[in-house]
Amino acid sequence: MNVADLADAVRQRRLPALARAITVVENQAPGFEEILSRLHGDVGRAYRIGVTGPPGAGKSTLVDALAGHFRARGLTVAVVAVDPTSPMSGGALLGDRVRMESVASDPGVFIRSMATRGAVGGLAMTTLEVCDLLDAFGFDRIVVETVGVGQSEMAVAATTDTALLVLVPESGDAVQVLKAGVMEVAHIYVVNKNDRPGASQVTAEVGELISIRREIGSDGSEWMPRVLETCATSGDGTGALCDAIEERGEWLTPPRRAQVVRARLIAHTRAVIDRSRQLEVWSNGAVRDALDRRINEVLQGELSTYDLARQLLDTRPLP
Ligand SMILES: Nc1nc2c(ncn2[C@@H]2O[C@H](COP(=O)(O)OP(=O)(O)O)[C@@H](O)[C@H]2O)c(=O)[nH]1
Ligand SMILES: [Mg+2]
Repeated sequence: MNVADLADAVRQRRLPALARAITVVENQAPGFEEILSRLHGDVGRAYRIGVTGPPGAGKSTLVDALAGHFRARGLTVAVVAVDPTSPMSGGALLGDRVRMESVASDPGVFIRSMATRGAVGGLAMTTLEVCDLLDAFGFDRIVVETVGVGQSEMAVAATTDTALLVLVPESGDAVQVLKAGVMEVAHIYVVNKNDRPGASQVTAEVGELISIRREIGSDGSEWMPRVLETCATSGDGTGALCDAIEERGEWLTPPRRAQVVRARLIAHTRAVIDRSRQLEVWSNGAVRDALDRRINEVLQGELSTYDLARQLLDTRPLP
């Protein structure tokens, strides 16, 4: 199937085509940008939710519960589980599939694991592009689960409309990170495992920390970040969490949403330029060869890395 047909098949909501298009985009295989480009007009209807937090916080269990609530409200859901640390066949992802068992057999739920480490442009960019495919396919809600609380995980969360940060009563470290101001992108904070001691204290601490953070919409109104307690295993509080997510979705009225999406599109366009340049340079075998051949001159002090780099940038591809 050529790229144009594949894009059409995604638009016509054919699942095998979607799976194939995702693989093409993940691997940055020939034609991946053209698929995304062809589907651009169909992107923009889905509501994207990012779920970040330390490993074991209960993100997958929570996502499973949320997917159930979305389904009960008649909405279709795509889940992207991003795990840059584990290889594709790793235990964590296998575990995710088990954790999401209750919704895995529902045709209104699509679950995909991603462990793309080597993607040019980075994981956040590839995740965003996979979400664009899912959006064009027509899923109502797209949930992206990322493991960790570092900068790259928050970068993934920042490509969504609403970012959740999941903590647990034992998350003293994460609360410290919060205090340091690293995690400013979350719109909803979740203290999961509230069946364990210490939950209300963490909730109170987080509540205090976030009370000073506000997002101002294009019309001057504010989104007040909030903190909610859940027990993902029993489902306790997950309905209210779903309500909060939907409330923020409603807060993102078309003009406010346009503001969010505009910023995302500018960042994405810049990233596409950077990535194209990178791919262009490094797909040139003559550049790779010359680097290998001439690095000795740098080693021996005959040439600086800067001079070599400049010369490599001027190296034309072999005919
Ligand atoms: N006690 C308790 N355990 C939970 C809760 N939520 C998840 N778990 C358990 O915590 C473990 C890790 O959950 P998982 O969803 O895989 O966490 P993830 O790594 O953040 O995706 C599993 O054994 C879950 O059953 C909860 O609310 N309370
Ligand atoms: Mg998980």
